[in-house]
Amino acid sequence: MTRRPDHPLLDALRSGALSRRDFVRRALAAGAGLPAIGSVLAACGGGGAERPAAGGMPPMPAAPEGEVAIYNWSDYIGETTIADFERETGVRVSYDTYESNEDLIAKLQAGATGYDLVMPSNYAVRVMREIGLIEPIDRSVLSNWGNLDPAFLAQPFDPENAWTVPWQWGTAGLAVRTDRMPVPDSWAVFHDAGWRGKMTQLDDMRDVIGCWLKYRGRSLNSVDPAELAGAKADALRAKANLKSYLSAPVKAQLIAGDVWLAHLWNGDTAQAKTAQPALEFVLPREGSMIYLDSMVIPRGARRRRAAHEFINFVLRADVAAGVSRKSGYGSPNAAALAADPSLLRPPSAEEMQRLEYQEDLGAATGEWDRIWTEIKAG
Ligand code: SPD
Repeated sequence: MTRRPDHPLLDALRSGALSRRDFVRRALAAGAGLPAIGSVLAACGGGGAERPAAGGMPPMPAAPEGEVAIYNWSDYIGETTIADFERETGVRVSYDTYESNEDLIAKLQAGATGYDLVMPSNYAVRVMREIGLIEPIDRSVLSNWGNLDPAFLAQPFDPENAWTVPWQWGTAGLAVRTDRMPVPDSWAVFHDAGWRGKMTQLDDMRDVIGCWLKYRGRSLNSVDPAELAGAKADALRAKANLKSYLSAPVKAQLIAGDVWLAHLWNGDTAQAKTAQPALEFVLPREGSMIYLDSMVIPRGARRRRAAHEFINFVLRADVAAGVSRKSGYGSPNAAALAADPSLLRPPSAEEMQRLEYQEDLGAATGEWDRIWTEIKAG
């Protein structure tokens, strides 16, 4: 990759004239995207990626605080999880939702959110570590840790699970109204003008550019400029046929029949299917994305003990099963899977061959940001 001329901010960071914190603040003010800033910090080395918060593990209060503030993806919790937790522990929960990792990171970076627990995806965890947005987990108070399936531990974004506790996994694919159109098996369906105005794609940079890379047989983590240019061209061709870019909220339109085909995550499709049985989820033959979302604690969280109590609560087999029964997503909790045969099972070996995890894009994040902005504006 050709090296771009350095920016004065970067020089100041390298020379030590600017702290990492001030670098982030000024780069944001200059309009740089957060993932790109994280990549720059990573490239400059000496980052917080492998280190706990300054001063080591933050202190753990002996008893949970009276409340906890959780910020999670929409439609991603059990029917009674929050009420049960409040009743059993006496801790009051305030609960907000977001629709993308980028929204989550931007909100935390803006500061003073008051959140004590959030649920980012693989690559986002790495970015959040790099820019110092999260603090370590204290596993000594997580008595239910042993319920987790080891297959979901020690992921590349957190090899020692020092910062993350697995929450739920899922895949992206095609949610199709089988009563309105034939079942497609390829991302190419979005290029078919016959379905113009009846289709949506996720409002998600990584998922959209990623699916068009897979369509051409590439890695969804590609940083190759020619491959990215191809993905952009395919995305723009598809965009001409789209009703909109819309993530989880598309479910209502699928149920109503305003949308017949959506690029969507498997669990949200399963949720919509409970109201509209004609919906099916298809993993395109060219391949797609699999993710693991994790529970993490934002840097400076004021209710650290209550956040850990919530984590330990949802690690219980019955609670984890309740979460995945409602969300339709996969549980990383082996005890939950053993207790409830109705829960989604891990992908088959054949499916895994077609699935790829999203990784941090490093220094190429800025280029992806630029392409996504152009697709959205195009
Ligand atoms: N409604 C819950 C959706 C959760 C999706 N999380 C991961 C997205 C990866 N791009």
